[in-house]
Amino acid sequence: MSENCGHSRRQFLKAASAGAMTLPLLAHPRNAPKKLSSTGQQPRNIIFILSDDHRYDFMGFMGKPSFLETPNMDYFARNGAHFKNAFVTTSLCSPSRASILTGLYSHKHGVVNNQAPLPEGLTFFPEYLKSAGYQTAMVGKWHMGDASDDPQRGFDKWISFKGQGEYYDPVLNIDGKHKQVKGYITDLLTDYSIQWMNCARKNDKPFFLYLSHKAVHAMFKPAKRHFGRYNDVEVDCPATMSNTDENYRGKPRWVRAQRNSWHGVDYMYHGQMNFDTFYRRYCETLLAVDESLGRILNYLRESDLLASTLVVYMGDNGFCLGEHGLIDKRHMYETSMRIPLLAHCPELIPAGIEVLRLVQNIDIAPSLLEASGLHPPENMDGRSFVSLMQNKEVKWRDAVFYEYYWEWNFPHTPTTFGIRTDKYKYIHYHGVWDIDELYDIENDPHERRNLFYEGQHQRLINSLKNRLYKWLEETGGMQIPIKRDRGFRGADRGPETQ
Ligand SMILES: [Ca+2]
Repeated sequence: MSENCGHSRRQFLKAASAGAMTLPLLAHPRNAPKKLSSTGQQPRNIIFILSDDHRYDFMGFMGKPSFLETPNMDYFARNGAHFKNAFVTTSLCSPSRASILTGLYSHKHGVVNNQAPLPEGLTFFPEYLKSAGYQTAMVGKWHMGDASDDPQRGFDKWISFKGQGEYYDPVLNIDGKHKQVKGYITDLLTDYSIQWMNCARKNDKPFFLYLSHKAVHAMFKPAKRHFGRYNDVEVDCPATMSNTDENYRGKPRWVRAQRNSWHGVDYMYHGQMNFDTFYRRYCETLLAVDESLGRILNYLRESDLLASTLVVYMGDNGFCLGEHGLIDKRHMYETSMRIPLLAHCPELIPAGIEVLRLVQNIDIAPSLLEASGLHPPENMDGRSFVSLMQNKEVKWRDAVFYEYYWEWNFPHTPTTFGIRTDKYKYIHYHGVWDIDELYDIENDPHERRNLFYEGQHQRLINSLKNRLYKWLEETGGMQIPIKRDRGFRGADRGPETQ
């Protein structure tokens, strides 16, 4: 890939007006949002790296699984901040991405599944950065609003692909033009990111890069150099994976039923996959993501930008690998709603900070805006966590809320609302004949004992339920969004295995 910084903005506009080149067509073009007021802090370069379906605990320094090597994630944790209690508000690709970009809950931004077209009128936080003079680039998976890969508002540079994309030799949409590129997606997206930064840093303006990996989404394909590395390791199946009465005592019926579905261990992807292979390939696919982090850090180091650039790494949602007999996400169990979240910026963050407060994907937009020297807009549901990663004492939320809306495409997970504090989690299902759940997360982190029907907790349940409805009422969430059926449907049941 040759380094080509292309036309300057002036040359670009001149050429475009002369008809010599085509301006990229923006989906939903709209005027830039109004400028945000400055905090008085100097703008800094910001890189936000998102991976897909990377669960919170699969990082070398977390010790699980024991064989997994992620030296660059470990470096982040050692030299920056690790958010130990980071969550999504909805554990699904498109809703989570929309929450990241808007700072809003799913019922407010309206992107409640992976298929429906993107609602008009949303403001993505990079639009504010652009208005404030940043150079901005989107490199990688967009995956909102059906399978469109059209350039979107807020980005000067656009490199993306349709829907889930391909791991090898992908067709990329580069500033509105499609091109097939040879290579492995995680490496290619990193190459393009470095190439763009190389151009951007020559200009006298700060830059914002959104590097959004396809990995580690199913169907997992590791880089060739990593394929088979973990073939001989023993897979550490979770204790809740076995189909025993003990494991399902007190659990809602939908959970055991889901074992035998597209997203269950007994009929994974309708029988297309062996669990151990699935687990090993997931880990191997993650290795290139870790290498990508290392390459970005190295590039910054070599460019003398490492100390001043804020780099944030996050997963868009969690992922079950056998917990409760499930794979995938969507539900509110810990491995689904928790995410990895790391930040590095020596000028801003002391080394080795562990943030214990409850943070969420809706906090990304306000946090990155604050780090860029802007006051976040008041309509965002999230809050800036910049003070938390500086180890400052601030008044913070004591609970996070959760929502997931039933999808026609994968009908085995019901509509779910919930609230999670440091100690308890209450899960409320809607529109299905089943039971709610209450867990003492502090003492039962693997969610094995549902306390919902244990009499002594009724006051606690009522209080959590009241908070949940208060949240929905106050944020406009007291209705179920309905979307037209479209796309793939994985609704078959497999052979009975009980
Ligand atoms: Ca995802």
